Amino acid sequence: MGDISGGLSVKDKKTTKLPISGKRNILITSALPYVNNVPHLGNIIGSVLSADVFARYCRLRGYNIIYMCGTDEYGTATETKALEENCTPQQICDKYHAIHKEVYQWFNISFDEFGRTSTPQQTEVCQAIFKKLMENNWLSENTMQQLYCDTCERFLADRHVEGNCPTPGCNYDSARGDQCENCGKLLNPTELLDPRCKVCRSTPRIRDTNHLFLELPLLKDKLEEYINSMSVAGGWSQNAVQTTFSWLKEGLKPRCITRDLKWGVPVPLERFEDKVFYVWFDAPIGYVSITSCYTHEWEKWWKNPENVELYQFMGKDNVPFHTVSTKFLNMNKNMRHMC
Ligand code: B3M
Ligand code: ZN
Repeated sequence: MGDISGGLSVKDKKTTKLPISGKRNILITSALPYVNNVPHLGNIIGSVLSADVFARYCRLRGYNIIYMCGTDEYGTATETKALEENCTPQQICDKYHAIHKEVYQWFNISFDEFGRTSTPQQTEVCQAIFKKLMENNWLSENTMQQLYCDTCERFLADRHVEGNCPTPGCNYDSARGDQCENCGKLLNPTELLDPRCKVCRSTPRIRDTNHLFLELPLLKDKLEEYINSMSVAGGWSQNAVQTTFSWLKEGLKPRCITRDLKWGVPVPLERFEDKVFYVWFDAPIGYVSITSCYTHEWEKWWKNPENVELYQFMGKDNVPFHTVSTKFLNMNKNMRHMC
């Protein structure tokens, strides 16, 4: 309105930054908070605040930087919240994304983009990476047994089943599918005695389901070489180094990257049409897709390691998902991990 240039008003016009040759170009990310909650101080102190301080410092030094963040929206946690609040996962995400955005605005966090993962851009980047993994033969397929509720017509996530604890002497009658809260034992949902669907209380049955696995053992050499050199060159924090090496020491296992859920990025294969990617597969790709919402020239930030340094801020628990599992993105050659 009142803008004679004919396009967007000045306020709406976004100036996007791209790497500039000869300048120090820095891409900063902070962990994408789960959308199913109101942000708490832990999110902010954990990674957002330190990333923001760093971003402000870099700007003062005259570096060319962008700071990307946004909400992590897919997976069981969102589906559960939607069941609780009696609405759709999309509605949950819309509601809580707005709350997150407002809270961070209130704190005056200087994101260049605060996006979200439930976007067409996320699907596109995620599926493209998946296809690359397939072409490289880094995936395998395996059959697993999982509990299925005929009434709800869905496979039950571990935490959506309860039953009697199988541990002799415990017998707690509301053990969760993943763990008995009474005796602390980690469980497999198929071990529960008298299992019940937490939503409708009916008895689920064991049913076969096929899943795709990222063959981390095949990547062992590449991964070790990358971690050894990058942790030094990139000055990873002590925490990041320790957590990553302890994962390597335990031995790399194939990781399941698909889930029997509806709320997620669809797996682009006919025989997997009822499945989506595991939220930890798509979440780190969120940084990339959020950048692609910021600028269509996002590849200049993500596929330009000679000219761009990547600084990622995250909580300790999130480290292996950034250092080990996402090495296959093969984009982040110049990364620092701060946590
Ligand atoms: N949403 C976990 C968390 O909020 C997860 C981080 C994703 S970072 C790609 O702690
Ligand atoms: Zn049920």
